[in-house]
Amino acid sequence: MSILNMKEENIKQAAKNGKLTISVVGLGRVGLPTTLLFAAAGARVIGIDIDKQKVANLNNGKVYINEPGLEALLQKVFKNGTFTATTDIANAVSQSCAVMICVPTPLNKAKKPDYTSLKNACENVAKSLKVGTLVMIESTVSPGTTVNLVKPILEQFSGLQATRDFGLVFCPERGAPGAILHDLRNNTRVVGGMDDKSAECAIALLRTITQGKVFRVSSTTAAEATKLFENIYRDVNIALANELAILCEKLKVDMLEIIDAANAKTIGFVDKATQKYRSFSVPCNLHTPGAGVGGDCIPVNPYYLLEKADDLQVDLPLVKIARKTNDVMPHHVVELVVSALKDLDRDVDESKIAILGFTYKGDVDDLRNTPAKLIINKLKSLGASLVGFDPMIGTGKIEEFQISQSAKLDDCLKNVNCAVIVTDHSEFKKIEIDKMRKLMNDKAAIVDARGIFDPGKLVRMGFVYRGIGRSEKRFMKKSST
Ligand code: SAJ
Repeated sequence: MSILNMKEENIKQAAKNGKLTISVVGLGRVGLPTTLLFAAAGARVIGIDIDKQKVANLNNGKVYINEPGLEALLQKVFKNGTFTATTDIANAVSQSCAVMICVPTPLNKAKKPDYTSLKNACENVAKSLKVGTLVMIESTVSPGTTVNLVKPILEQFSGLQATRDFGLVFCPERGAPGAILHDLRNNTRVVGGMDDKSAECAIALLRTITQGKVFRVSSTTAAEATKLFENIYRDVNIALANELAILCEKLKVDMLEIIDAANAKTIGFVDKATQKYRSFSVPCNLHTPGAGVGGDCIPVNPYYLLEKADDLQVDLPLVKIARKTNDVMPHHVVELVVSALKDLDRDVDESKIAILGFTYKGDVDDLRNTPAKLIINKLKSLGASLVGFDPMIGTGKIEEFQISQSAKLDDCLKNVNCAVIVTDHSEFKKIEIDKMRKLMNDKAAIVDARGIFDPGKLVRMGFVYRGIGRSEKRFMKKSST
């Protein structure tokens, strides 16, 4: 029987008993965890990728993505024999009752979405698509792509008709690198279907791997927009934090102190029944200023919406300004370095600078769109001699940055004139200040682009300090009383 006509409990049962075969196209940071979660739930899952090496690695029990729990999950599904990887999409799809497409949809140089992989995947899936199959698109796309691009390709190359012959939904991934398995198991998911049957079937399937809520919206376009809006919300709020932080530096107030105070705001009412004060949802949620916005979601997603808005001749000035504000931050970090070195009567081109952190955010090994790259390139163009350390990136792994890497933090700090905290790795939050004092040059500066240090302590230790939105004045009062 086609999965589209099965009731939710039957889908769950069938998945548990290995009676469902699912294909996942694209075994990357989202596709591979998705594949293994469905296999661990009991479904027979065929992971499909064009990269023969990835397929070979997986079939040999090796993962190529550094995600907590992924290796163990692969071993588990290997044992119960519910997972195989292949490059043969036709054979896989022809056996599957559901096909999830998780291929990359990167931006091109003009910052427009490149749907080449998505189009190829849809065409290849269509050629072997059976009546009654559910197709789930998980790749991030502009609103309207499932209806206007995916559906016509699936219908053209299968000769079938969406909703009549096969189901079609959009279901965005919501998984942060470094926590993808946790997020796919717990985060609320969003589903938008071409029709009720498609959506209900997708919800039932998702419920076999997540204990989080599955939130149904009324269309695939609404689901596509949901993914973009939630990440644009984050980009705009980070931009607000960054913009206000730069003001705080001039105001000589400490942004992190103000964030704590403002976010502590409550507004609510006294509940008549219980006479208890109840607060509304979070009335203020100022985000954290930083070295810039990296990763493959937040700085990228706005462009999918901007492309569609351009087509519809709708201007989105706030979305654009937020992107510009966040893109300024790496330059601002460099300005702080120049200003800190000036306090040491040093120019950048006669200084040795330690770059602490290359990845786009703390405790992940992901370099995509990292602000570190621009900070490194700009300091090099100013003639600085650079050395770098990142506990998540082994030495020699980042030729593209052209920076000498230390294997240890202590080596990286030895006799440098300035240390720049670019990424908020937990390891950096545990740095002993007095050890840093001994290791670095007698006259040294710290530029903290992630707010991990207490500026007062650093200044009392004799460092020149700069921090995004930070002011040591907040901390100095204590020592003078
Ligand atoms: N950042 C700031 N200030 C903030 C928050 C983040 O500067 O207050 C910077 C980070 O340093 C990083 C970038 O923004 O460079 C992105 O940070 P992120 O925490 O949003 O990290 P991501 O890219 O892993 O975001 C993902 C997103 N998840 C998906 O797209 C599925 C995002 O929606 C989640 O909110 C985020 O994970 C999360 O925290 O789970």
